[in-house]
Amino acid sequence: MLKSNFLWGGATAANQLEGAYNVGGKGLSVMDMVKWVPKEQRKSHAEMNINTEEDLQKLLAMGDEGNFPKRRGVDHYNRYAEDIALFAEMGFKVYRMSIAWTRIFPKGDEQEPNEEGLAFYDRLFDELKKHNIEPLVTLSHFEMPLHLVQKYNGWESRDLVQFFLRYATTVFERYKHKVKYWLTFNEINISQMAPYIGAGVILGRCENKEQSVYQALHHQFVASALAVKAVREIIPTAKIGCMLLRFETYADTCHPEDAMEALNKDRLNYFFSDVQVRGSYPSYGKRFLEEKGVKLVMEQGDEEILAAHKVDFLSFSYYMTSVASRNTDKQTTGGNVFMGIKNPHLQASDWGWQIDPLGLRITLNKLYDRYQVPLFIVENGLGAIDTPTETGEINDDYRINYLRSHIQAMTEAVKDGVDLMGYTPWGCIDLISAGTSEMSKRYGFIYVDQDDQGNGTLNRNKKKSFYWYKKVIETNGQDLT
Ligand code: BGP
Repeated sequence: MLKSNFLWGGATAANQLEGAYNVGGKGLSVMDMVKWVPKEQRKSHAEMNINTEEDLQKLLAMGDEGNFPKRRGVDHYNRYAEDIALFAEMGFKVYRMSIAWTRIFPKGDEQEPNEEGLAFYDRLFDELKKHNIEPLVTLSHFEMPLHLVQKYNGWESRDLVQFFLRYATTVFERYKHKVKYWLTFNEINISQMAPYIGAGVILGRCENKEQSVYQALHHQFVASALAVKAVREIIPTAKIGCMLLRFETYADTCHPEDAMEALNKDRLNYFFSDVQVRGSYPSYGKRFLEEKGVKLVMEQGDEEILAAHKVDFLSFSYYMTSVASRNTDKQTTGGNVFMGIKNPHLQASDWGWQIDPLGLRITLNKLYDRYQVPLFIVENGLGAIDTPTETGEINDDYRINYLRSHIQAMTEAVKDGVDLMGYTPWGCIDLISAGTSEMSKRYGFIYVDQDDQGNGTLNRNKKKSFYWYKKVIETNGQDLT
């Protein structure tokens, strides 16, 4: 049985939803530079890294030419009131969203914030309040100012800590009466695979790539801890969490070497939550970094900052599981950025993401066993192609089946004793895919009429899953039929 104040809702991110990328004084962000790549030309499952200075310059030279879907999003900037009314109709208690850093500090290193950007989120939070929906705000969801990439190579520079803190304290002060749930960095572990999007690091500029990426991550850990400190001073009743891309990995066989591989893969997530929840680098981290040739540069007091300002809760995204093996020639499968081996016992989505509801129960139990802090599932869902019928209905039973089985699994985990705060399925309204910039990879309960090229009316239309999820929330997860 889920608690009566369980936070049901949905999740989005500014860069995939808002559009209006050059309106209201907004600066360019990292995702604004990511182009749509046709499927046959994609070199990997996710196409969002910019790895060389030359590539970035070419993209900048294109100006407004070319297909950059995240610049247009789904026009939420202008339609937020309509969208929020639809969320309210489903009965959302919470809405996970992000603030676009570039609306508040367009370049990132200014002294003064952009009032127009601040005023936009005031309007949006007021609209949520009207409908009794609590915002859960991610401070940084792949949206850092491009200027910080160009001038500082992103988080590789320690200067970013102060810039981020200025941004975080500005929004804490401004919205202290409107927002009580916060997250610092979305999927903080993603920079291992996608350093441009996660940390604004262009690898082509780095002498030692691993060194630069882990140094950038250290700066994010410190910045995140300082944001935790700041929110506690400014909004004492606030709750603030970290956010992990959780990738549960099974051993391919009972061979001990496969088990060791799986443990190592798991630690590619745990490393991050260990720092943010426990407040220090894990003991295995020393060897892990040494073997990568990384020597972290720490300032005096960094370790104390990490130890003193731990998060209140751990949130994570969960889409799939993977398999680890000592054999390197095993067939791999799709994934957002982390890749693993195919699991013969699981079905996969059209994008190769392996569907594993029981894995969610396992993950919840493992995370709770390890940390004993409240958990929050802030992303989960099925990316699929929806084809409206002639009369415009979207009968997305496949999505309902996916969500039903995952809600059942999370409910079992709660019965196992896990303290779970809430559930916000990803892309509650159709939006642009982070990994492939496709519009046609849809997660929503609400259909948005737009294609990969940006054609369409942008009209909103309720899918079958909309009515289903409304009933799920109404019955606090009891009626999943
Ligand atoms: C997570 C991101 C989201 C989101 C989701 C689905 O990694 O935090 O921003 O988009 O994955 O991925 P995709 O959009 O690539 O299907």
